Amino acid sequence: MRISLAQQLRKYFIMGSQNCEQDPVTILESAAKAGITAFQFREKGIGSLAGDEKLKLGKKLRQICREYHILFIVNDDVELVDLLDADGIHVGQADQSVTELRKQYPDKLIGLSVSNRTEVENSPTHLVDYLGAGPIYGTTTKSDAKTPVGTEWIRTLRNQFPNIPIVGIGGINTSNASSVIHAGANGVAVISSITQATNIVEAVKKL
Ligand code: 3NM
Repeated sequence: MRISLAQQLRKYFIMGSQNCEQDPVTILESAAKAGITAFQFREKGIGSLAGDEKLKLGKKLRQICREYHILFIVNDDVELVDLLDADGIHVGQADQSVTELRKQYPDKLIGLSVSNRTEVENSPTHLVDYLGAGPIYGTTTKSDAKTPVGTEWIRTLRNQFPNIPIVGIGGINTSNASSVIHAGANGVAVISSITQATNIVEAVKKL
């Protein structure tokens, strides 16, 4: 049975080596075994890898996603999308244009972050496969994160886009994830509640 994209985005784990105190490969393996449904390789910010090192890590993480039948999305790096044959790409408002990406990748998944109405108005939402909504809660993981928008933002987006899969992001953990889903999101996207968990398997299951 084929599951829908909305279902595949249910437990969406995002990670780069800069988020990890232990081996990212081990972390992704544990998270995959425990039941994440999608993964985004986001090698970005202070301490992140570049060039060959980034590619080498990406190849290992891509392989794990293949083994576990987990979606593999790359954050804002078309070269890596091609080299790793990713399932899709996720971009923010300041990244590559969705219009160009859609031309380049008619068949890959494209995810776009939106944080407010102006961003939505200025975005070609008809070209995206899913929307990332956030930051829902306060987060210390992304240094340039905007002011938290709360679950109300999910309700607003859901009303405007009844049929586009929506994932909440930013400060989501095992305690507040259900509020994000109740507000209308199809899934939760998390970094630290998995990378920083003392027990990754338990954290993924609770989510
Ligand atoms: N994007 P954590 S917030 C990567 O609002 C990212 O678009 C955000 O990390 C956005 O789960 C964020 O540790 C960081 O809060 C999410």
